[in-house]
Amino acid sequence: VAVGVGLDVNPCLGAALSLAALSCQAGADPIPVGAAPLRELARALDVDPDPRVVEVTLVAVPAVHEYVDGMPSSILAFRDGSRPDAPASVPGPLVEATVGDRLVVHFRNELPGLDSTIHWHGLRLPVEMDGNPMVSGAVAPGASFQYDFVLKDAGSFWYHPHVDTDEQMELGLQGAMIVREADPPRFSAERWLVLDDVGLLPDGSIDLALEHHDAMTGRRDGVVLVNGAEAPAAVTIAPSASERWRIVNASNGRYFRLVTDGPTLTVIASDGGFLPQPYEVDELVVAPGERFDLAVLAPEEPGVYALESLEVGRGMAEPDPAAPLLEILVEGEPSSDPSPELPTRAIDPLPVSNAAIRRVELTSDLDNPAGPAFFVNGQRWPLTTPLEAVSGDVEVWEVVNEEPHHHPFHIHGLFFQVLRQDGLPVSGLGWKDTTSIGPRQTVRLAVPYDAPGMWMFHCQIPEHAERGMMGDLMVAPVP
Ligand SMILES: [Cu+2]
Repeated sequence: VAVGVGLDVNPCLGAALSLAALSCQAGADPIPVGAAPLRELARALDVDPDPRVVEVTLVAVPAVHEYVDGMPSSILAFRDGSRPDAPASVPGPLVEATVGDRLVVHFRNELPGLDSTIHWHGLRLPVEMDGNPMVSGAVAPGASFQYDFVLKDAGSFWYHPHVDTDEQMELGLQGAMIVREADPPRFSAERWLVLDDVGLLPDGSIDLALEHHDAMTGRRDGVVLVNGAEAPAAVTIAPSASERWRIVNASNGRYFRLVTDGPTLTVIASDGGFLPQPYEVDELVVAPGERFDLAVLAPEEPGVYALESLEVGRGMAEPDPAAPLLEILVEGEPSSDPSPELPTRAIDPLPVSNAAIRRVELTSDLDNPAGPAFFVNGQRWPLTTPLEAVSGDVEVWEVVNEEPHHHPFHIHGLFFQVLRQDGLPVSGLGWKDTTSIGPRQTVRLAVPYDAPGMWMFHCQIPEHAERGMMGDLMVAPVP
């Protein structure tokens, strides 16, 4: 059970941990309340000796995983098929490559009776590689599929199935991916924080029941996870060290609102890589599917600090409750690493003064007698009329959320620019593939159509997408 990680926790008061008690008796400086160290992500083994080719094998399997110590849960997860003894893990094996590399992923579906695919969230790739079962087919149990494409963009990415997404993701099928810059800035360390949550029944099994409030907000569950383990986790940093933290919200329905009492947090990248200008934040809201890279500067003063998620209001539903995420132990000799110059990247605003405007309305019928239903422009996927566009064109999407709750909006296979939210200018957000649209809010996006093909766009809360809030975008080749 996690002990509170409030901003002024005194381990001598808790004393449930023998180490802490000993330390207090000895009159030593306080030590952390005893969270387990942050789990490192398992890394997918690259079997191709060519430095410009990354070749990995991901196998989707039934597995047993301890989200909570001592409580095994039956789940579905990815394991590294190139290491015979590697267990499946949540998050799945980390895929690492460098921009410009060719990525080959041998995917094998060993799920019992379930079709699946892998969708590479945020990557620009040929449409047949996108994991859309309507384009490249669902991968049947026992079958394989080879994903093979060139990595066009550096950034922090994420992968998961695109079949029965709400349940397959909730059961553990998701993983992180790094596409490194050709010349990345040098930080003292780099960490992934894969933020998630899970609902466990008393026997440890995953609670998949879809209550009315789950349909409204997406599944939000009681056990908050960092890198697949119950939060909080402990990290140790040298005073004045500067680290790069890659963050993804891998949950179905929970929003995270990050704050810390010690380190300085500066956003250096969003979904599609570096920004025109890094910006320091007091708090950072991360919606499902969004990624941010932070430059984290540790304080000079040794001590125990915290990273927490504050409560997030969710319209008509109960708010997402506050949760401790990390215990940050700043100790040891001050870092001798020079702080890296924070990266910048020029991003020209897309030309939209003469662009056509498309209206995309998001609505729902939560009281539908046949179960909650969600709509895009009044239609319910898959019974939708595809939007038609031409590769190379830029249009403005006016995405209108008619609902009293949030929809994080995701378009496959391209990056857009957020123009404004309800008339307010929004600048410096960089290239995005997922952006949160708040209750009764309208967001305008500049959308540059990229590769030809039939692409999906949808709410990134999979409980909404799977119940209709998804559309197809048919991008024709340049005429
Ligand atoms: Cu939604």
